[in-house]
Amino acid sequence: MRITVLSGGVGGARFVSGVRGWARRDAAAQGLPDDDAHDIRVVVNTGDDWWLAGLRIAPDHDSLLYSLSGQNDQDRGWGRRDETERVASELQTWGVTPEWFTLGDLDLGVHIARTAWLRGGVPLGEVYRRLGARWQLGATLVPATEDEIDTYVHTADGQRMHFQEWWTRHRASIPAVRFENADIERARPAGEALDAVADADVILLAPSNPVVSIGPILGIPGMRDALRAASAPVVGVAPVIGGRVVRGMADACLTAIGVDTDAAAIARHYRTRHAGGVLDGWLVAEEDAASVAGLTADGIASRAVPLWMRDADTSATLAGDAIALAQNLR
Ligand code: FO1
Repeated sequence: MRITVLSGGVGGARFVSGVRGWARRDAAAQGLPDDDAHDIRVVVNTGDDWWLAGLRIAPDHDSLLYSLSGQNDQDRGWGRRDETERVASELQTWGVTPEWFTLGDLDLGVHIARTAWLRGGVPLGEVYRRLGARWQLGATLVPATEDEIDTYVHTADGQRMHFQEWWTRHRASIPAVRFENADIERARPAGEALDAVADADVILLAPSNPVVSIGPILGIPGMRDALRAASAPVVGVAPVIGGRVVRGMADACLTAIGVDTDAAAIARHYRTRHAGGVLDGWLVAEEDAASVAGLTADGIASRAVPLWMRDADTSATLAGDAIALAQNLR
């Protein structure tokens, strides 16, 4: 089965690891070799990306690269484990990087390689391929777009700052009134992203931040149309449980765009395919089971399932639930 996942952030990386876990479980049940039975492609959000110290930093890609290769720092939730920060302390001493954004030594290896290739004219999709080729990721990472669409946050006190400063320095504590993806109107979906959507059997929206992770992907001109034209059912997974975000600070983002921090409200924000949106199905937590009937009545086939991804096993089960709902909608 060809499975395409739209993903961003740390929660997205955990969900993608769950999709891979489900695929391996399913392959084993069919007696097929690992990673051959299913083809998993991830359309990665690039709105978090930014230029720092002359390097192209790509947090959502790197979260996936490190999670799928088993090198992610589980405690911090970003970067690589067994990291050192000798170069980072030099960069901070010279004021080349802010003290609130640390580039670890191993992490710098990825940023320098990516930047060197980009500067040499290598397309971002090929950069993803080269970085991932070193490990058996069990999934193919493709950029949502090759164009730079960095997210900027307009705050209530009149500032405009890069998403990374708002998120990492201020922990989303300054109320935001608008999110802007610079030059997104001139961006185009990457070819591999359009292929991943067009020839998928199942398309999943990871339980990522609907505003700054899934939002920029959907905001790329042509991406919504591609999803609406796809023959595969589109099933999303709620990133909130019982009115509370599972991780990160998505509530600060949702409030800024006037969407309640509520599983059903987020589904309605994405809208159903026939009402001009992208959704066919939506998974909510058991705590939000009361919203299933209303969503289903609104044309979003819904199901209440355990949504907490505590470990590889629960993540794979959640992925299986999303795939099962999609298969029911085929
Ligand atoms: N998040 C932090 O809270 N502090 C950091 O110093 C930090 C450094 C960093 C370096 C590379 C990278 O790819 C991500 C990094 N992050 C850091 C995480 C990142 O800012 C956010 O987690 C994602 O952008 C959210 O999707």
